[in-house]
Amino acid sequence: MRLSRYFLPVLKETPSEAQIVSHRLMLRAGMIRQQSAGIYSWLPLGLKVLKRVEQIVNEEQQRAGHIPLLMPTLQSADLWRESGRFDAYGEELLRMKDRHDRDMLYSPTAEELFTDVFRSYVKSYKDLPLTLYQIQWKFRDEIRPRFGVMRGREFLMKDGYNFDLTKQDALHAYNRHLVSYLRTYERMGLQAIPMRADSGPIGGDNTHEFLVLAETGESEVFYDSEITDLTFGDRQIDYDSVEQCQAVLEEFTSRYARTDETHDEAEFAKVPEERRRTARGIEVGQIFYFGTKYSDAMGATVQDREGNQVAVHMGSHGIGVSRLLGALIEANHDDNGIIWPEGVTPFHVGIVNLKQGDVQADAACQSLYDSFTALGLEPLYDDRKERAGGKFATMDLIGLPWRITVGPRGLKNGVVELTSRRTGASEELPPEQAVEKVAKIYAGL
Ligand code: 5CA
Repeated sequence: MRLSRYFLPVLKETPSEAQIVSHRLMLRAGMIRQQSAGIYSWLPLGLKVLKRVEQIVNEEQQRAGHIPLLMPTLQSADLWRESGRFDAYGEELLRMKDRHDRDMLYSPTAEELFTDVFRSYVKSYKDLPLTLYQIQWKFRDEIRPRFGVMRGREFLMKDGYNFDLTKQDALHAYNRHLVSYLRTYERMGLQAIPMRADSGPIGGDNTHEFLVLAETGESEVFYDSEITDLTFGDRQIDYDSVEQCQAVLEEFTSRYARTDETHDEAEFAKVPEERRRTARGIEVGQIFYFGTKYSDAMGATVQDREGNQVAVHMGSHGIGVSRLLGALIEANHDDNGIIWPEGVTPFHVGIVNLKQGDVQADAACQSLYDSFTALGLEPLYDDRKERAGGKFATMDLIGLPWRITVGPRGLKNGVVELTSRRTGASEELPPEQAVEKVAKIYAGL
């Protein structure tokens, strides 16, 4: 993309309504615009990152064997009456009437719809196990929407629902989700720690939240510091293997790690004092096992091996896709702006032309642009007639991990400058080598 033809409405001023750095930077970098409290337009740069995050979530869901589909955001109240949640959900549920005076709602989560689709088509244990998921907008009429996309009213969620014959099978689905989530967050360059939590209006008493440690997090958390040394890495897990998934779950959940909802001082005191940590965290996902709560209420049964009709065991599993952008920025920024991890960056590399209009500089930039494009990478080429300082400031603000600076002086010596946004380190090298180096970094992802 050429910046002169793009739509990147960066702000010079720091918006006064933003209290935390990720919100400020998303507004300043022209990623989002607030349309009303907790409701945002996604501008081109924001949309690009959102799509990258979505793609990683999709790939990891499908690697775990989960099947994508799409449910409507506006739903009839009827199914929610069956589960009892139309009245029970409280003020966060946005209820409305259509022209025929029928009760409707904007989905805050989708246990009812998935259970309905399941019961309409699946009749036999032979079709289990089954996990269906969607990435879809949700609405919760939060009492205090704040911090930009972190606590929105409208927000994007991956929500998945497992249907299993037995409790044991459903617990495997739970463990499988935990494993796939660890992998998902790590691919984005984030450490998200599974912690024992409370289940709220979803129900059940088996649940973990995934938290990214950050001072601006809304949850207070308590954990054994050893947990932050764990990484999932590139281990190959067979998602069908009960033992392998169980082993990962045990490794990542055996140490003390809880949100304030489930915190227990007496248990915490058993952790050696020098390893006890109290901090704040951003909840970027949550997994639940709730047994037959919805299948009982809504008659989602299958025929088992003996020919009996039995209610299926279920769980639901969410990832806060739009919230993740906030969490990513909280964890990756400096005074000059965002620093995207390579896994989610909106453009792979920035090209800065120090002397737009100079025949050689223009040609060198175009050639870099073409080389990256041919390799399947997306460059953002700042081809505006602006001074260098302004171009650097924009690149730093929007946070592309790699920048190539091209100017007549370097070209005279046959070199361009490659700069890492994270370390600030620069090196001069021939353009072809700069392309090769950047391509190699992304090839490894
Ligand atoms: N049905 C279950 C799992 S599919 C469910 O709704 N879980 S949840 O309530 O925990 O939401 C899943 C994730 O959505 C949360 O972990 C959080 O990351 C994100 N989320 C929840 N509320 C908001 C909000 N108001 N703004 C942004 N993200 C949110």
